[in-house]
Amino acid sequence: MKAPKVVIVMPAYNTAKTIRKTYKDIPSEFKKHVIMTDDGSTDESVKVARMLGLTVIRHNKNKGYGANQKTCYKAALKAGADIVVMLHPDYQYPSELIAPMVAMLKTGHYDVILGSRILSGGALRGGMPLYKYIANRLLTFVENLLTGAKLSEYHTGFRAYTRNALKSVNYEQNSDDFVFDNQMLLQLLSRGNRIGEISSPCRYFPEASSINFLRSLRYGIGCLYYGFGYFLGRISRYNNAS
Ligand SMILES: Nc1nc2c(ncn2[C@@H]2O[C@H](COP(=O)(O)OP(=O)(O)OP(=O)(O)O)[C@@H](O)[C@H]2O)c(=O)[nH]1
Ligand SMILES: [Mg+2]
Repeated sequence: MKAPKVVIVMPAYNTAKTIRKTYKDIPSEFKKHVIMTDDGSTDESVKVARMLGLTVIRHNKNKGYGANQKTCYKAALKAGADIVVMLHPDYQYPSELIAPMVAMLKTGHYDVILGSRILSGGALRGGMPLYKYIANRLLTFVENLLTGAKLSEYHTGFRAYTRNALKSVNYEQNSDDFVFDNQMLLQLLSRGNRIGEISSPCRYFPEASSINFLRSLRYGIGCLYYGFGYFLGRISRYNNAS
């Protein structure tokens, strides 16, 4: 059987200082197809990515993290990816773990794999600020109740998808901001995709974290808003079926 084509996408915004390290740690078998989509960075992100030999796509102005991912996925699917891995180029997540994530998808038991910073305590060990950790746990608790899923977190940016999983959702209609990640998971769940998790360490340092308290708050409110929307959808499906 033909080996699946794995494409790694990196949504970048001012990550010139970290992209090299992030790329270096990618297992060599996956280094061939890496796309960096640059969201109007004002630093040398594009120059560094080109030096590394990555495929670079540019937004000529800053459109937002969600808009950036839309460009990532469109490009990866167009490139014929069977598996798409999103890896933040800010060196927050361990690139090495792409290998087990892809291996889990290859078993055919899952459609999506998340790198969870909560399983095995990677978040606090990696220096996640306490307020983000508490918010993560509370939002996850509420979202699991609303969706009926049992995920350890909905907020990781380290994700691997099969082509079919990506194509099963209309991600183009999602927000251009950070809440895109959450909407995407809700869409994947509503389409019946099987989501698996592996534990993932993470690193917090200034270049790996630009989202501040106010933006985090806006993100949290967005998660609850869309989570309740999902819950209402569940109730109406239940009523229609009975
Ligand atoms: N397109 C786009 N990407 C961004 C923007 N801000 C950050 N990013 C990228 O999105 C990724 C995540 O951004 P972070 O600020 O680290 O947010 P986070 O990882 O969700 O939150 P932390 O847990 O605080 O690290 C990084 O790869 C950034 O390069 C932005 O305004 N636009
Ligand atoms: Mg980060």
